[in-house]
Order: sequence, then C-alpha cells, then structure tokens
Amino acid sequence: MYKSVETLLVQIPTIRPHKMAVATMQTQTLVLVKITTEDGYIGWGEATTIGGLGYGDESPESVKVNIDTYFVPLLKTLSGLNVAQTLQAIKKNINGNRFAKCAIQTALLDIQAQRLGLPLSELLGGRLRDGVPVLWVLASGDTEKDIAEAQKMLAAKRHNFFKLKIGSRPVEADVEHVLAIKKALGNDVSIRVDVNRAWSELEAIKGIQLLQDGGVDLIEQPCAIDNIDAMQRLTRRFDIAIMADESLMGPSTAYKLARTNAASVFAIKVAQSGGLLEGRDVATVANLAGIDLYGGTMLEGSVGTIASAHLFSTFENLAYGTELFGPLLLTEEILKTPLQYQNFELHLPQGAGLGIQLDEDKIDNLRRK
Ligand code: MUC
Ligand code: MG
Repeated sequence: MYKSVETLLVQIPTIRPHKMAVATMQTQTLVLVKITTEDGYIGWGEATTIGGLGYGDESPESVKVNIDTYFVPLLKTLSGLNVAQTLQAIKKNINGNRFAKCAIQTALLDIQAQRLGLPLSELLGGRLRDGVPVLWVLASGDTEKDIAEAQKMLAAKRHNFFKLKIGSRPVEADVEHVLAIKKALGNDVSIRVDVNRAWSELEAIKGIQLLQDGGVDLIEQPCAIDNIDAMQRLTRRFDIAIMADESLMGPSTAYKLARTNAASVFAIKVAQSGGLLEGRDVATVANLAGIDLYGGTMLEGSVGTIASAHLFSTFENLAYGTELFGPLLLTEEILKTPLQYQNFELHLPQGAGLGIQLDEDKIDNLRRK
C-alpha cells in the first residue's frame, strides 16, 4: 500500500534574525514527510521544530532518524489497515515522537481526504470559516525596527495584531520595549507577549503586573514548562490572559492544565499535540474547561501551516486568533502557488486534502543531501 515514505530536511534562511529567549533563528529547517501509495496518491506532513534542540526535545535530525528507522518499517507491515487502525498501531508500537507522529498522521489524512475528494478540514469535523486571523511576531530585538515592521504589516492589511518575543533582557527593559511598541501602535492594536518560559515566578509577578497595567492583552508561557503550580498562581492572581504554550504537549497535559486552572488560554500546536486529531482533543478539553483557544505554530513551512489552518478552521472558539505566519518568515517559497494571506487572514484552499501543490524541484534544491 505504501510505496515510499521519505523525510526531507529543507533548510531555508529567515527574512531577518528571529530572536526568542530560547534561541535566535537565522534559518529554519523544515522537516517534510512525503508518503506515496502504490495506487498513486501523495500525502505530505510536517514535523518542524525550532532552534535544533533549543526549544523542545526533538530535533530535525532525530525526527528523521526515528522515522527512517522505526516508522517506515512499521508502516510497511500495516498495509490493508485503514487510517485509524494505522494510527492505533503506530501509537501502540512507538512511544513519544509527537512531531514524527503528527507528520505521518497529516500525510495519511491528506491522502485519505484526496481519496474522498474533500478538503482536509472536512475530515476533522468540518470547516466553520474559510480563513483564520493571523498575527505577526515582532522579534527583531530592536524597538524601533519592530514598530516600523508592525506599521508596514498594518498598512499592507497583512496583520493587525502582534506578539512580542521577550525574556532575554531584564524584566524592566523588556517591559519598556513592549510598552513603547504598544504606545506607538495605539489602543486598538492587540499586543501579546511570549516569554518562552524565561521568568522565575517573582519576575513574572513583577513583569505581568506592569504589562497588564500597560494594556497588554496576553502573557504566553511566563515560567518553566514543568512549573504548573506557578502558572496556576499567576492565572489566579492576574486578570490578564495567561496562555500555556510549551507546557501543553497534547491531550493529557491539556487535561492536567485544565484540572489545575493553570492557564486561561491554550496555544494549540498540532506537532506539540502529536497530531491533528490530538490537537482537536486538546481543543475539546479546553472547551469543556472554559479555556480560550489560540492557534499556535512551531514556525512550520507551508505544509504544517496549512494543515494547522485546516484544523483551526473547525474550532468554534478561536478567541485569540492564530499565529500561522511561518511561511512568511522564510526567504524561499516551496509551493507552486503560495498560501494566501489577505485582509489579516490566512485563507484556506478549496481543493481536496491539504489543497496545496509542492514545488518538488525547488525542495530538491534546498534539501540537505
Ligand atoms: C513559540 O513559542 O510560540 C511561535 C511563533 C514564534 O515566533 O515563535 C514560535 C514559538
Ligand atoms: Mg510560545
């Protein structure tokens, strides 16, 4: 049934350095998975992560080795099973590896949706909207450059809300940077910050108070991944939205965070969740617990970005929008027709499956040999 499963590492420079508390990115290594079936279907998935091992516990190289060594031989033994049975067998035989699982699942669902002649979103519960709002992340590290970048995005009608990456400078310096941008852009423009777990609880108390008073709308992952107790205390203490990002690693952590009231918003990322279907489960937990949703990114390229958009288009509650801007941070296009960003939204394609066409010659030139 599966003729081949290939994992490609595609290295693309970013349009400018992207500075985060955990890493500064000058390039992104896309991890693309291509599944070809005996009867001629091709499905794509993506397992991209950020900053090598700087962000999480899976690297592009480890994802590729694990797919080639464990997933591919297993898949070869599973012909004849449907997608659900295939995913069940993968879950039973392979621990962890959420990113690889997500990429394989996405490719299998892409193929299944193509067989049925439906957009992927229809397999995930059904599209409620044809576009999702997308913010832009200001992460040049320079206040004036960030303001100019935001003004350019507003004028081009590409993004009208922004996230700022902070946590690498002292709290006061970061707050000054954020509030200068907030003041320059005006009250109507929503500003959020992502601390990428850089603060101690005491630093968080100081920083969040100042940012809340300054009109910032949301604080993302202020403290360490495992410090759920601090996240719980901060969520209780402040009125401002506190969002879990790195702490959220799929349905079971979603349940734990919800049970302990350790966040008021979840940043759902399909790869961190272990797949599109698991991302949907995270959304269900959030809905049951009264937690708002935000569509997150691992700064994927077009494949992971549009797969995520298919899922997020099915969410009734997407109160904080999305950050599906990954392809716009890259200097090279890997699709024959680029994703459509217009009027502050990413538009979903109407075609079957993911609804995109990859430029395989371009990918072949860019990929690590
Ligand atoms: C993160 O922690 O949110 C998403 C957008 C961005 O700029 O960085 C990533 C990771
Ligand atoms: Mg984050």
